[in-house]
Amino acid sequence: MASPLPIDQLCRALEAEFDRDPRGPGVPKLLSRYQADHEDWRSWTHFSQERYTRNLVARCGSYELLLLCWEEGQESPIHDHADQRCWMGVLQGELEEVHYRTPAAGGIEQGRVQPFQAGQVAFIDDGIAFHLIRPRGGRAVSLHLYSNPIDTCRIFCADTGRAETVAMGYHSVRGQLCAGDDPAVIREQVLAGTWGA
Ligand code: CSS
Ligand code: FE2
Repeated sequence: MASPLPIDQLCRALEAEFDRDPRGPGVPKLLSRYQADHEDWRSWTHFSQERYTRNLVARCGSYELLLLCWEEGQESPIHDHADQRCWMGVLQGELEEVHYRTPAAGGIEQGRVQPFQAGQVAFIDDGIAFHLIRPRGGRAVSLHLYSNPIDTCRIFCADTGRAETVAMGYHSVRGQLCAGDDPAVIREQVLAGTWGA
């Protein structure tokens, strides 16, 4: 039998880590080791001129792992993480993270701006801030880990802070394009192990 891909080995290690401790204290080390040592993620990247792409690697009860591909000039909306934890490891290029908060009095305030280079791992949850992500100086690719998995998030108007809940979809699954397919069906099949069968 072919040996498992390094990215699948990473997934097994992440599952074991979340079983051991749902807060995932060992996650940054697992991600940064993978980022330093492996390139197999490259064959699953897809870029689009329309928007940054969300490419599913794995999803189980405790987490979801995605590859995000960013063209120069693209950016995420300002968003939350649905009360879950989010780790972001930069695989290629450089990403800029801008923090935001919504004061009780209303509106939205920008906080710190921080660049992350290839090899680095960022962490955020809703207690820390909401954020926006964009590439700096060309294309970028990042690994995003959500625990637990998230299906929707809130996005915030940059002028008023008004929030709207949006559904998250996928551009591909394990390299295979699926843009336009119902994300709920994809999730069911991935969880059941029948996706692409
Ligand atoms: N949360 C965004 C990316 S920035 S962490 C997403 O999953 O599309
Ligand atoms: Fe995010």
